[in-house]
Amino acid sequence: QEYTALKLRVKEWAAPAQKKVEGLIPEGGKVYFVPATLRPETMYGQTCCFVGPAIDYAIYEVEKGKEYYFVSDRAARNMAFQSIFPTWGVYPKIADLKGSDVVGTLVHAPLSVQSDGVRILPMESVKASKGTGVVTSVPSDSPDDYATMMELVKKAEYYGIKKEWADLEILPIIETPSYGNLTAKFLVEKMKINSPKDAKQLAEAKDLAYKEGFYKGKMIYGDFAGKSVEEAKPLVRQQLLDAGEAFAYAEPDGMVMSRSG
Ligand code: ZZB
Repeated sequence: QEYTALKLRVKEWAAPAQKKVEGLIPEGGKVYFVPATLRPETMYGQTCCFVGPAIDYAIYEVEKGKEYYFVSDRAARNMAFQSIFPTWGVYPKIADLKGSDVVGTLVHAPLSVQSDGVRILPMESVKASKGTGVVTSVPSDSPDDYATMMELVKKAEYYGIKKEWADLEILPIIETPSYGNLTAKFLVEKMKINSPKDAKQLAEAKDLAYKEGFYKGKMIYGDFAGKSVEEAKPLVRQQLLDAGEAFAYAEPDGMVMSRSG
């Protein structure tokens, strides 16, 4: 599984995270949250970035004094065998953090229309055993993200977040013949999905959204507006790679199963 790993630079830590990283990141050192995505062409519509509140993460040093990544331990290990860290097999850990520590952190999301930044928010269904354990949120085209966004807006206080961190306008990015230009909203409403816990239905919606988006979707936003999604996907990806705002990250086969939990 070849992902695009996006680099979301920390602009301002949430208070509990600030305490834990204090003194550990040198002046001028940049820390990035690194979600793994299969949909680089949707990055214009990022409204937040999800972590699992109960998941263990850490910050790893990629370039001393300069560049640090916030990911799960198993992602850091995988990256160390893909020449993402300077020394083969080595992934120096700087600080341990729980997902809940970083909720509220403000990050810069490449290509997002939210140019002042987006917040790190909690998502219960994030899998520690997949990707980097960090998931960027695109509520226009990902049913999981749309369902979670609705839940966070409805129960902001319960989740310990400010409502306005989640309650953002949804940007139409891709036009499809069957589902219009807000595919995720359309499917969640049509399938009467009421909660991010409706895992089975959300998996089905995700499948439909992928197929329709990829084979029939047309870009209606960004540099490649007018092109098909199939054409635009590698072009947006290459732009992000060239700008140093993303890198390729591959999930080794079988890893998801053998290290689940
Ligand atoms: C942004 C995005 C926009 C995504 C979209 C999807 C969609 P797959 O196909 O099952 O491999 N993801 C990545 N890591 C995790 C994780 N640890 N736990 C939960 N979800 C995760 O899924 C790959 C997609 O699942 C990734 O691409 C990421 O969300 C999420 F418009 O990134 B995506 C129809 C889907 N649309």
